[in-house]
Amino acid sequence: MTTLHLLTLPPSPFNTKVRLALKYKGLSFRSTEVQGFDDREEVIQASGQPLTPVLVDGDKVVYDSFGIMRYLDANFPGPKLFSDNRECQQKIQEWERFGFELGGILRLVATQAFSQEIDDAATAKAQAMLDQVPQVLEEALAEQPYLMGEQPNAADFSTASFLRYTTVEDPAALAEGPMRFVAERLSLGSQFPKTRAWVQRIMEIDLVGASSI
Ligand SMILES: N[C@@H](CCC(=O)N[C@@H](CS)C(=O)NCC(=O)O)C(=O)O
Repeated sequence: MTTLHLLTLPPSPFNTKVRLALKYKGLSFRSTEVQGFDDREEVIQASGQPLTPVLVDGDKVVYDSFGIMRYLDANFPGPKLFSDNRECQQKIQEWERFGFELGGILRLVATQAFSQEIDDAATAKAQAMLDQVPQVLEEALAEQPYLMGEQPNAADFSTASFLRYTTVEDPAALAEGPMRFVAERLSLGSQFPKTRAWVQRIMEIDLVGASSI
């Protein structure tokens, strides 16, 4: 079997999502890390578009994080990321959309790091949203460890990745960059204890499992 090859910007939530899926399924892969937005030649050459993540599987190339998760689930063994049940499929899609909503909150702050223009009002707005929006996660996690039951699936990876930097205990320990900038300014509050614990639980998958060469 060909080694899977991930073209990736590792700190990005979209990329984290796919890395979690690969590791959860126990698939080995090698990574080529792009350095920011100006280093996209290999990504464009491989996939015809500039966004990461991109998965190269021999002569097959897949992009878009949700598309990659589907590809992995359809073509490789390991625990399932999706379900055959249509209600569950619908639910996973809804959580995916919710992940975009969380991404929008992060973007209010991350764009300041990219533009180098500090906007305290935007940061305050983002924190105010972060104090409300995750309530649905807290409710979903009230009686079960993962969003859709006893095991994680694509729903968890599509959402927890976006909250990762809002639960960092010591942002100063992170590498300099937009995600550290976010971690220093946004915090998932203590009113969401189950959500905080779930993010940590999901992110532990990133520490173990298949090796990223
Ligand atoms: N829908 C895509 C979005 C991917 C995406 O936005 N990737 C970002 C990484 S944070 C990127 O490559 N941005 C580069 C750019 O905007 O030029 C997915 O789910 O993979």
